[in-house]
Amino acid sequence: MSSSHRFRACPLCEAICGLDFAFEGEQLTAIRGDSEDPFSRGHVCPKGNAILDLEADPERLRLPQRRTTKGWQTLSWDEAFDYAGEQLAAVQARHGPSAVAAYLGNPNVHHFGHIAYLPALLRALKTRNVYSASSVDQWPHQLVSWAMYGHQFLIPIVDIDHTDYLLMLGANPVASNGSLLTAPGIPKRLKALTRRGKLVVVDPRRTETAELATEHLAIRPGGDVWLLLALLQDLAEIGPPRLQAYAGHLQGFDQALQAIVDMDLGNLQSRTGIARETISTMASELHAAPRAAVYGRMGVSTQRYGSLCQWLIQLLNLYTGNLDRVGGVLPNDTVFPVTGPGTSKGHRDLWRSRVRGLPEFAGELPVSALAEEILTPGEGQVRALLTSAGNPVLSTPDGRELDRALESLEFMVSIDIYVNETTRHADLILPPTSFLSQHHLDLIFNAFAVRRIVRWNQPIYPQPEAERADWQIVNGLGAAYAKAAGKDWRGLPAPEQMIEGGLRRAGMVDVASVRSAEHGLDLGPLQPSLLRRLETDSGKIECAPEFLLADLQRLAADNGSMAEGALQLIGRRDARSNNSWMHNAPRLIKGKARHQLWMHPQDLESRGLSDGQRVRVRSRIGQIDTEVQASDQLQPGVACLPHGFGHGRSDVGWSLAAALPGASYNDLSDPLDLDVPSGNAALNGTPVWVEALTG
Ligand SMILES: Nc1nc2c(c(=O)[nH]1)N[C@H]1C(S)=C(S)[C@@H](COP(=O)(O)OP(=O)(O)OC[C@H]3O[C@@H](n4cnc5c(=O)[nH]c(N)nc54)[C@H](O)[C@@H]3O)O[C@H]1N2
Ligand SMILES: Nc1nc2c(c(=O)[nH]1)N[C@H]1C(S)=C(S)[C@@H](COP(=O)(O)OP(=O)(O)OC[C@H]3O[C@@H](n4cnc5c(=O)[nH]c(N)nc54)[C@H](O)[C@@H]3O)O[C@H]1N2
Ligand code: SF4
Ligand SMILES: [Mo]
Repeated sequence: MSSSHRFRACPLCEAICGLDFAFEGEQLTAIRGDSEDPFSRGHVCPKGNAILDLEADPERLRLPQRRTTKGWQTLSWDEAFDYAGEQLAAVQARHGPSAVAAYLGNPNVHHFGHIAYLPALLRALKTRNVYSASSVDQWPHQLVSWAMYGHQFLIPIVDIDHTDYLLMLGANPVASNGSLLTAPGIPKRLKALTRRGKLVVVDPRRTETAELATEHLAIRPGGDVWLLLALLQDLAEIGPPRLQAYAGHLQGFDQALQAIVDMDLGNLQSRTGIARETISTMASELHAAPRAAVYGRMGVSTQRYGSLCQWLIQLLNLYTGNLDRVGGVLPNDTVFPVTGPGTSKGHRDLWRSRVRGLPEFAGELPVSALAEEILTPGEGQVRALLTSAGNPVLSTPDGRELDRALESLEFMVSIDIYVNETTRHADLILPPTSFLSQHHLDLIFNAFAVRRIVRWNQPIYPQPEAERADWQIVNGLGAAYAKAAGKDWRGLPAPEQMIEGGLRRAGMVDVASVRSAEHGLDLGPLQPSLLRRLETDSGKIECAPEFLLADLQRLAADNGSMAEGALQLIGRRDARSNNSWMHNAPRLIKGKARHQLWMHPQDLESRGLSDGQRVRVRSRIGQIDTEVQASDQLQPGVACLPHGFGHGRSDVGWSLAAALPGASYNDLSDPLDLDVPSGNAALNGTPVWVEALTG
């Protein structure tokens, strides 16, 4: 048999590493990092390798499955599309268009056949109930970019390879491989930075990233907003803002600064856990660094003041003259544009959720409101659900309540490759064929990359006759629904044409050379482009958005007090995890268990608990049982639990995952706890009580 190598980017995280797939004949035999990828240069992590497990998993679905009283039954694609189309149209005929809700999970963004096609289906459905994993993740980033720069995806990216000073809050890229920061092989890049300059990590836990940083500051969960305010107040004393480069492009800067300077920062130390002098030193260093960047991720976006944090981070980069500057932070000007004409820049509060009155953002409602929209009777109640590549029962606040809510739906259809904790409730599951047999170009992750890159991923093996690609499923569903609802429907052409068309229209690159570059193309470092790309109505950077200034008042009224005996719960990611869905891969789950609740030894002792013991963890909304592990990476008062465990529920299709110990973080997280401006879930900082599990 002849051996061959084929190349494609990994779709499992934002690093989009180039992978080298080794074949014997048509049999995939090994996966390595592609050393010829000019961007990732051979980097690969355990998950990239686990694609072998995903491809071979006998429990992965390949044909449509309908839930019956006798279990799951396979049906033909045409039967499946017709069934789904008729049911969705029937629910809307009975209860109105918004009675059909949609939830889009994280992997949608990783597949062209999902992200480029789903919007058309959602438009056809005309529902106000669209939800996604974005509202348990990066909504504050998108909201702040929309408010300040006029487009939700005009997000400045850290120029990690050229900066001299990086202040990083609430991110652990050594485990997560970077987020809103596509930089494959990030540990190497961070080590180079610490040799060149300074990396300061602000995180309640001494993470893998903190370990390699120049300095780690253990912040109290949720204290970041105070820290960021203090930094700006200190800068205002150190010296005037460096705004020359932005002359004529700023709106409201003085007003924003005044509002910040007016904030009372009493109790700073108790709110942040960091000494005032330490913060002042950071401000001086930030001011003095030739090229500096402030970056905050998950840990600061999924907290109560996530939007304020992201806004303050933009202002810090602006104040120090590092916004849109080489070695600072700059938006990526991609050759397949996701900003500019014809793209969706965002809007806010055009409608509100029915039960709690939460504002929409960019056409979506906060997923923390989904369960109540299903369970609360009345006009506009959600009665059917479409999910695509998501597992909100494990990944969104009060997953147990959502679990119950899904039981009550009249119809549910899921585009997914597994029967997971969520899709087990579906009446119908439509599984896409392997991504390896599909064309793909990264829309979003190229825009978050620390260099200008493009890669047209070609299929590396043929699509099996009986299977359907993700885009074919979306088109099939759309056509069947439109037929049943008596609406017009024009399916989009295949990805190959869409990619070609998009690159050609933008005209920034020679299409043939992109197509033939099997390892991808590096088009050079980030260059300033923000000022000419602003999409605000004023055409300027809006430094003082009204709704963010208003949120400062909410903050001022928050005394930050904690309930008696409570610990603050935070999350963690492990290099071998991928949210909730890769626990069925033998390569990833082998070795030590990773589900435990970590606590500081002192907190164990004061509760009479010992390392390894089974405990009950309670929050306002629920409880879980799990094991504790002593960890000196945490400060007293903080507990740490990964999300994406708790698979052992009836009827799930992933048996290796189901056999793992561990409970779901989101059986504890609170759907009422939100970053108010965006509606993003405050997953981190949840107050919990831990006690021994007796009996
Ligand atoms: N407590 C807590 N909760 C969190 C987080 C946290 O840090 N702490 N993190 C949050 C974040 S950042 C995110 S992004 C969300 C993720 O939350 P979700 O997106 O809801 O869930 P995932 O676990 O990513 O599940 C993805 C699903 O997509 C399926 N899938 C995989 N590949 C494909 C494909 O190619 N096509 C289709 N159709 N399906 C596919 C998988 O089988 C799986 O069922 O979780 C959030 N929840
Ligand atoms: N191995 C692995 N990689 C992944 C994923 C995965 O599940 N596993 N998921 C992918 C996804 S969807 C995403 S969005 C990215 C996320 O990528 P990152 O943003 O790097 O996410 P985390 O690793 O969760 O890091 C968040 C950090 O915030 C800290 N933190 C918690 N609360 C606070 C707080 O109040 N203040 C501060 N300053 N820090 C706090 C936590 O201790 C944690 O170290 O990772 C992606 N990559
Ligand atoms: S870091 Fe791992 S999961 Fe992420 S793209 Fe690279 S190989 Fe894939
Ligand atoms: Mo995410």
